[in-house]
Amino acid sequence: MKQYLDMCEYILENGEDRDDRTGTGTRSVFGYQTRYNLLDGFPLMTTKKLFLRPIAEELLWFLKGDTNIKYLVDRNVRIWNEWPYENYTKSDDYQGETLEEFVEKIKESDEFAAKHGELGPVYGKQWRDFNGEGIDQVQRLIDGLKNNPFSRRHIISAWNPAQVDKMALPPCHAFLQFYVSADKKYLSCQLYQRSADVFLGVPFNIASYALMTAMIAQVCGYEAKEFVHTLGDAHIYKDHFDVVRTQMEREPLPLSKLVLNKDVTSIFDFTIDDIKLEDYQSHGKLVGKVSV
Ligand code: THF
Repeated sequence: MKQYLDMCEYILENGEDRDDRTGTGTRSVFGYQTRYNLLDGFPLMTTKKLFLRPIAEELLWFLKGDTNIKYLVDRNVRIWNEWPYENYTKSDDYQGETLEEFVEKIKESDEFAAKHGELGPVYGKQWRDFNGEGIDQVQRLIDGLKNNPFSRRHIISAWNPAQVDKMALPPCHAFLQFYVSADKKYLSCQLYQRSADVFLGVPFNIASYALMTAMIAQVCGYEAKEFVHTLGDAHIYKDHFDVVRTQMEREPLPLSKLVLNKDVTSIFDFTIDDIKLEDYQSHGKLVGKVSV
């Protein structure tokens, strides 16, 4: 995925250095677009080692409409733990637990998880029950793609101005649009991402929406064609500069292949066992800290 490495280079060379909410500091550009042809293979980064499982579990969690980290924690997916932990350390119940101890409590106690594992009305809630008003954007999207393929309104919005203040973190990947080709064979997806942590988050986001596009294509009778990724504030955190430069020296490898269980006909019926990756080759893992 040369496009991704080109973007990293572009940001490092042309970005402006800025302070940010997390206090880490970033180099950032405003507005950048990359395109991934899904017919060439599955766009899971090859210049560092990633696992599809946490990405797929997160997507299944969104699709369920779930907003509590317990589902992820129970499956050993760690990526959302920092945010509820941060809130917990500010609550009256906090007894000096470490992040690991906090996660253990989420795993052990449904009651604790219900109280302290909630992220507010984030992605899953807005997708399946927008604004708490019963609007199932995913179901509407599927119906629209099947019944009115050339519509220009195949949209899912996670951005809800009425509830953004109640979310642990306002959605970064905020607005999605789908597009069916004139011959009704192919489905493409474009994501508008308002804020993009290019080293840590973006590789996850690309794989996640490429996977979602493939799943939706299957249940609507199309083939997944292109993922267009449009970024707002595209930034590299200062403490990721070195590791990004290491990644930029690596040669991209042939892409892997996504294999979905063909028997699944509803978007809500996929389980983790229906999602497989074949022939994934990658360079070694690269580690970076997540800014909260
Ligand atoms: N906040 C920040 N600062 N960056 C983000 O990418 C981000 N997200 C989500 C919400 N807030 C964010 C959370 N998504 C990792 C990946 C995605 C995340 C958060 C963290 C991460 O640490 N990945 C590691 C290891 C993952 C693992 O445990 O398997 C990696 O090496 O990729 C953007 O959506």
